[in-house]
Amino acid sequence: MKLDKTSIDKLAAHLEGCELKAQDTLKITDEYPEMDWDDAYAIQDEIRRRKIARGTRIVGLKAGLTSFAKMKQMGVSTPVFGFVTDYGSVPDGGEIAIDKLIHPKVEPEIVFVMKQALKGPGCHIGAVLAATDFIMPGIEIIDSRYRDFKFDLKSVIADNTSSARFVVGGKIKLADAVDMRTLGVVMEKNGEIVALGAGAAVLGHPATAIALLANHLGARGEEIPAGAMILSGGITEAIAVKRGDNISLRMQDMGSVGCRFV
Ligand code: OOG
Ligand code: MG
Repeated sequence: MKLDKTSIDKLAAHLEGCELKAQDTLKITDEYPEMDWDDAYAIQDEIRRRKIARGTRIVGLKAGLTSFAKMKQMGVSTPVFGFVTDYGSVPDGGEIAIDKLIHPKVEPEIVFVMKQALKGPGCHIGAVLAATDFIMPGIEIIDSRYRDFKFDLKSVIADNTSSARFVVGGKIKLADAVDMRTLGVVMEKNGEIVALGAGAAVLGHPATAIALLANHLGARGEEIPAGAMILSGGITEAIAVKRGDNISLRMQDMGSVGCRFV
């Protein structure tokens, strides 16, 4: 750790304030170039602590920057991990108030729900599949608090990996009933296809993202709890949305899920 507790608390309050006020900011590594990975996750943890203290429930975990398309779009090369909140949960077909967000983008994701806890190190996709209850289609709405979505990995980790809203729905599938690598996804905006891909875009197999998360948490003495919901990361690049846009995600043999920006 390179930052003291006062700086961590100050940065957490600043970034969470930007989220709650829908205001952007410059990436924090501009002012704190010395900060390290532990500092970045410590800031995210402090944001989580602040939310829980205010009565917010943490309802899931997420992996991000897990596909080549996303890494290329953001100019980074390593996955990141964060959390999603109760107030971020949008019902399938629901409305998302755009003025509560800065510059939202949508991502098609395979969402895992676990039946057993998973603890790294050494977690691999076999362990993930054995511990998975089911998967379902999900749209993640990301909203970086950084101006023009310009950040580096440490800044985006501190900013809870741009977490904002999410929609899950469609049909669930047991992990052994589907080949997640060839699982096709089609995302439409206002009836036009804007992104398409297959599960293998996420680290060769989306369960790899869950294994990396378990190993990441294991290194910190934590685990993925039984029952956890986890967003495994955008399969395609993220698509910008504006007021009035209708988003729908179809996942092969798993129905569709959608939302509307108002
Ligand atoms: C970081 C969050 C990325 C994903 O699925 O790749 C993410 C960002 O691109 O703002 O959630
Ligand atoms: Mg995502």
